Amino acid sequence: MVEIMLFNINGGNQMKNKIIIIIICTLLLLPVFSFSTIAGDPENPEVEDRIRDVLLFGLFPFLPQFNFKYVDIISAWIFEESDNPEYLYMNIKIRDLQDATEKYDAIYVISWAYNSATYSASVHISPEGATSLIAGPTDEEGNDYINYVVCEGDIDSINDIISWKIPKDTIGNPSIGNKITNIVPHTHLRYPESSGIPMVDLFKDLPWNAKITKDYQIEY
Ligand SMILES: [Ca+2]
Ligand SMILES: [Ca+2]
Repeated sequence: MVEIMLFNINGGNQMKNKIIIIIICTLLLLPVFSFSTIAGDPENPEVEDRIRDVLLFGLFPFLPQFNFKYVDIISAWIFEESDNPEYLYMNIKIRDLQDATEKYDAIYVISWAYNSATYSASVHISPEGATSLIAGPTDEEGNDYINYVVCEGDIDSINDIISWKIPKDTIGNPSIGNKITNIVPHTHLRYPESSGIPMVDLFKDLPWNAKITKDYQIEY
């Protein structure tokens, strides 16, 4: 507006029209450009879950959810770095991630499919703190790793994000244009193994009620 008024004062009507056209074109193009350049980031996640939806035994809704914010998934996304193309980064955002739990063993998992095989990345956080971050191919049910690697990554309880930096050659070597599908973040709460109590999932957050689920296309 400031620019348009400036040219109006100078009597440049043609210039004014040009400026208006440029501004309109810029406004029209802006959403298109931003949409195509921000795939796979926290603002445009591959999975957007609902909150306050942790389930008892993975089946029953309950309230209040205040004590279960540390296993309540908000979203999950994948990204790559052009100067680090041999890695795929898997990320889960939690409502209130803790470095250690008070009582339970919390299991954070992101599973996906690529080229007819299934993969997971996971970490346990218990009263003793976090285990290593691991990732690898899983059996058909997705319950057990066929093999796995310990990977780099981050458990960031300030920003409530768990990140796995996974070497692509340990997860089927997806290459440019390939699609990562069936992206499924999930959390599980159990009594720790040391408790001697049977290790069944008492609470879970599952993505079947997610607002958004989409595939990820390999960029590099
Ligand atoms: Ca959730
Ligand atoms: Ca959910």
